This record gives sequence, C-alpha cells and structure tokens, in this order.
Amino acid sequence: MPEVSKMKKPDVKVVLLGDMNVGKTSLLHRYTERKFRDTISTVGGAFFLKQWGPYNISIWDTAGREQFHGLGSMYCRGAAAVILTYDVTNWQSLAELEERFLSLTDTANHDCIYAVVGNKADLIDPKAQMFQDSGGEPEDRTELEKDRTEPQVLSSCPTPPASPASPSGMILHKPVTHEDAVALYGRILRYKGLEEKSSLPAEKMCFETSAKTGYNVDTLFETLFDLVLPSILRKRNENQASPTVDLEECRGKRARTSCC
Ligand SMILES: Nc1nc2c(ncn2[C@@H]2O[C@H](COP(=O)(O)OP(=O)(O)OP(=O)(O)O)[C@@H](O)[C@H]2O)c(=O)[nH]1
Ligand SMILES: [Mg+2]
Repeated sequence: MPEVSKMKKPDVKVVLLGDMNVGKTSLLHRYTERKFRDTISTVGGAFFLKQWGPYNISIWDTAGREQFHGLGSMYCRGAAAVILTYDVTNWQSLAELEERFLSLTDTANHDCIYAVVGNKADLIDPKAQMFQDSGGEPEDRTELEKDRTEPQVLSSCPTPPASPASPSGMILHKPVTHEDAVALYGRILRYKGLEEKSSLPAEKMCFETSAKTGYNVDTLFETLFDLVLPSILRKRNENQASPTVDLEECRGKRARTSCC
C-alpha cells in the first residue's frame, strides 16, 4: 500500500454507485487498464487516482452488495460527480438506483453532477458489441483499500445477478430502455430540487456503456472530468481564501525550534 503522506492529494472525487453485478469495477478496469478482466464482488471500496491535466481526480469504486450499503453515504461525502450505474439487461438494477442508492448521495457536494449509466450495452446493442477499444496506456493506479484485484479463476458460474425472482422462480431480466434512464434522470433532478431547464440535459448525462468492449467508457469518464473542473477551481479558490494548516509542516517547524 502506498504511503498516504506521499500520495498526490485528490482535487475532486467521482463515485461509482449501483447494485451488485452491474459492472462498476469492470468499468473502472476498462478505463484505467484498458482491459475487461474477471472480477469478484467488491468488498468496501477502492479509489483510483487519475491525473487530468494539472488536476488529480479520485474515482471511487464501491460495493453494491446490500451488506455494504451503510458505507455508501460515507463514500459519497464531498463527491463532485456520482455515476449511478445499472445493468441494461436488468430492469431491477435501475429501480434499485432510485430505491436504495439515490439517498446515499445526500452527502455529496451541493453542485454534484449525476450521470445515469447503463452498462453491459454489448448484450443488447450491436454497436456496443462490435466496438473495439482503440487502446491507450494503462493508468498508474493507487489503491487505498484492496478489494479484489487478484485475477479470479474463470468460472462457468459468475456472481449471481441481483435480480428478483418471478413467482415461478425464474430470474427477471427485463431490459431497460434509454427512455427509462432519461425518466430516472428527471426524477433525480426533482429529488435534488433542481430545475430541468438549468441543469445538465438528460441527453448528455445518460450513457450506455460496455466495460466488455470499451464502448462509451472513455466518453463517460472524460465528459465527467470536464464537467467537474469548475468544482475543482472553486475548491482551490476556497482553499486559497482560508488556507488549511499543514500538520506535517507544523510538526517539522516545532521540532526545528526545540532542537535549536
Ligand atoms: N457482457 C458484459 N458483462 C459485464 C460487463 N461489465 C461487467 N460484466 C460482468 O458482470 C459481472 C459483474 O461485474 P463487476 O464489475 O464485478 O460488477 P460490480 O458492479 O463491481 O459488482 P459489486 O462489486 O458486487 O458491486 C462480471 O461477471 C463481469 O464480467 C459488460 O459491459 N458486459
Ligand atoms: Mg465491484
């Protein structure tokens, strides 16, 4: 684990939220490592630092499993952007965003940006299926809490999806339309007390991605990074107006004074 005092300080925080199995960890792997690799269900959370121009952005991957639900609002504290992720083949995963995850964002910044992201588009959209990631260099990544980075042995029985069972016991996998996602985005704005007219439009903030092929993954993260720049600048201005005390520096000074 890197020494915390030597780590670059993140200027801003972006958080991935959503039900288990929707592909949050896979999206982050695709973006940072340009790979789709086997995952196991996340425990707790982990962050990855991304240098964006002169700024450092921490991207937080969180656990979707119910047992970690309580941690969600802690991860969202002070977030400048939240990526509300669902699985396009699983309607319940979209419903869960509203029922279980939206309230966790109450601790985010007042000007937090919300993206609604339908992952696994390769399963329903030939465009996403045929997409080929043009590559790029993998990112240096920093992990605070190691969750599941060891490659998992390929299994014919992946983590079961968090879908409800029908009365007959069949798993329900009703696909989600883009209109469903747009409607949810509208309800998120209402929940936040925001006017649609003065907010970022749903067309810009509802994405369909595939962590498997890389479809729309760079567009998602980089659109958000551009959108959080004003938040970074505001934070820097606030810090300049009321500078914080650097404890390390103080300790150093005190030590120097006492030994002279
Ligand atoms: N076809 C397809 N499968 C995907 C995609 N993204 C993820 N998966 C698969 O979905 C399963 C869950 O992916 P994860 O990335 O672990 O999901 P998660 O949201 O991080 O789940 P938790 O950590 O439990 O919250 C794995 O079997 C992935 O291989 C995708 O874009 N397309
Ligand atoms: Mg995960």
